[in-house]
Amino acid sequence: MQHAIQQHSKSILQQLQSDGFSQLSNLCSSTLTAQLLSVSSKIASDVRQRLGKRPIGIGSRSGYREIVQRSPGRWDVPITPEQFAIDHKQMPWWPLITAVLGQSAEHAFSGVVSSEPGSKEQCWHIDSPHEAAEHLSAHAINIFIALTHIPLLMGPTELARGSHQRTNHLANQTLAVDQLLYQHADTSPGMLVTAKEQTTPETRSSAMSEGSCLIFDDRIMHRGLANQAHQTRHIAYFSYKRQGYLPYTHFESTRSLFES
Ligand SMILES: O=C(O)CCC(=O)C(=O)O
Repeated sequence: MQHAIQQHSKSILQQLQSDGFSQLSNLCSSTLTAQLLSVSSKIASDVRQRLGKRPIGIGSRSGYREIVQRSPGRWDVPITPEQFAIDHKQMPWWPLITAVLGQSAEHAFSGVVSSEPGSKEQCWHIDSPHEAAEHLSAHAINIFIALTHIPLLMGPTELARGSHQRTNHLANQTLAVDQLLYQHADTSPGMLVTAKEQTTPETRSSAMSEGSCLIFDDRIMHRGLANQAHQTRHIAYFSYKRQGYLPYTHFESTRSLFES
């Protein structure tokens, strides 16, 4: 598989630049996927137990350092590479990360996002804002790994193609950064239409086979879709950043489940 990545990395990187994302079938071996799933399931279940009936709102400001409810029924539990028992630089996606962010790319976050049966689709959002009015290359890249087969019914991630080039609030005064970043019902690809860019970005979502990965630019408009299946949907994620970039929007919770 490493060989396949090397062979296709040029077209993957081109797609990442033009569309803002690329889906890579069966990138992870079944052994690696099983390991990520087993660690995620254990840690997420311990954390949910610890959370118990404590009130928790939506978004990281309302969450805990150990768990955030990203949207109703969609739980984000941070897990470090050490807890996953992996060397993230040995992972099959690492060559793509360094090709975009440089050899000094840094791990920013990792964990698992689990959406429960019946959870609705999220509001469209970006994960971090543009840094300058001109279009710069990506400052952060995410990898989502399907820990089980995820049919469309289970709500994979939906992305607005090419929108990473159009979510720049520093270039487009009609965009409000908080509205792009946080769950806001009015945020949608349609708001990216301007006099210069008159078409609404096309939206894409695909079923993911177990071990498949979605790689995407942090600035792309995306959302998790509704889980209409009977099983919980688990996606492991690894987020990387350019050396020196300080992410400030992903985990804003200041409280811990382990404080009295
Ligand atoms: O659940 C998903 O597919 C996407 C989750 C996400 O983008 C988020 O919570 O920020």
